[in-house]
Amino acid sequence: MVTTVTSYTDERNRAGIGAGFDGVVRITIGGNYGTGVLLYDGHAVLTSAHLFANGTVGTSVSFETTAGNQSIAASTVVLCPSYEATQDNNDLALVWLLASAPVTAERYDLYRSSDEIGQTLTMVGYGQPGTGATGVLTNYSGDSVRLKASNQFDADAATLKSWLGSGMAWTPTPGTQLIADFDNGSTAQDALGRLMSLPGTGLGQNEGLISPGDSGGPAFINGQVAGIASYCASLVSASATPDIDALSNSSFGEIAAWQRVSYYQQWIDQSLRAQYPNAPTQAEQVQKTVSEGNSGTSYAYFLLQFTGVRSDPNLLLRVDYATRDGSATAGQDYLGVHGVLVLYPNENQAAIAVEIIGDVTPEPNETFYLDVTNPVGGGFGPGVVTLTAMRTIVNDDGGLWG
Ligand SMILES: [Ca+2]
Ligand SMILES: [Ca+2]
Ligand SMILES: [Ca+2]
Ligand SMILES: [Ca+2]
Repeated sequence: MVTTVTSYTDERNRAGIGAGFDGVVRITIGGNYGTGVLLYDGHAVLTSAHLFANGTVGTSVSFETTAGNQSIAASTVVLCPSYEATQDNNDLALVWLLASAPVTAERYDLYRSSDEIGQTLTMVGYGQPGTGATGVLTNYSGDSVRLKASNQFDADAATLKSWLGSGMAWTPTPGTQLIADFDNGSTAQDALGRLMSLPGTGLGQNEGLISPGDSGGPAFINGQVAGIASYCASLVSASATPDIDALSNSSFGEIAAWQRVSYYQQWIDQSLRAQYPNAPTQAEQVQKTVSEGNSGTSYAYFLLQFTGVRSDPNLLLRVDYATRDGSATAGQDYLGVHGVLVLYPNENQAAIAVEIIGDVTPEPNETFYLDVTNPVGGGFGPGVVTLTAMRTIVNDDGGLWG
């Protein structure tokens, strides 16, 4: 992805293997491709809906991690129900993998706060390389390279529309898309400075923009998925032509838009939960012991239930959760997670899934914990600050320990 200030061969622009971006994947759909990001459940990849303009047949996902390259077919692809292709609105899709993702691939939580504007983002993707001065390298024929760059979320796309009117041919829904411009440090190419009086001349050599092939790729804030790459545009107004070359090619002076993940978190979370296999829906169904398995990962579940009454039916309830080692070790026996669980309106319980790592090595039974803290909108009861539950991973590989 990503057109950058310096060449794609510059180390600063590489999202190399083992550097925290191994959950950013290349998605192939027939002859098309794009980028996606592995979510916290280890099975679902968030990407853009417009990659599936010709259908979902033959979708597969390629991982590059410290364990090598692995391609996994999709089992299910779901487009955001409100996706509007003509307006680039709600341009999101979820792709479920037929098998669990490699344990070496990072899983990412969602960025859930609505304070993205003004923050620095890191974009990662497999799009065509290029530089801001030249635009994408249209003659690039090498392998797809995973690249990264930074920028700042400058504004809501609907605010730009209010400045440009018919100079912008589409109508973003307010609150759903975040935009950034590709700066080269000059006021002449400061697109949003010139188009909507939002001056800011960029992040120097770390600045970049998405390019074809980056569609569906993540924009991270603090390691959480805040945006999904949707489109680029070369825009002008009556008084300003900020694009350095007047071509739509991801150059300096253009803008890009990301679908705003915080706005869509309910659809994402509830879609993931709906796909958890055999998740408990009642306390009596919770299994406190789970067989280890022999390959890939399988889930141990925790069930969080709210038994109070909301002060307002539309109130979102939230808790933080994190795993903690007992005799089991995160990264070897299970994948450690920490995140936020949100209970949406009309929702009074949800499962938290933790991936257990399968292998064929005889081991003793081992335990780990989930700690739940910081309830917002409800409480745990007088004096209770942490809820803790334990799970036991049961050896299924015969004994060595007799
Ligand atoms: Ca910028
Ligand atoms: Ca700018
Ligand atoms: Ca251009
Ligand atoms: Ca086993």
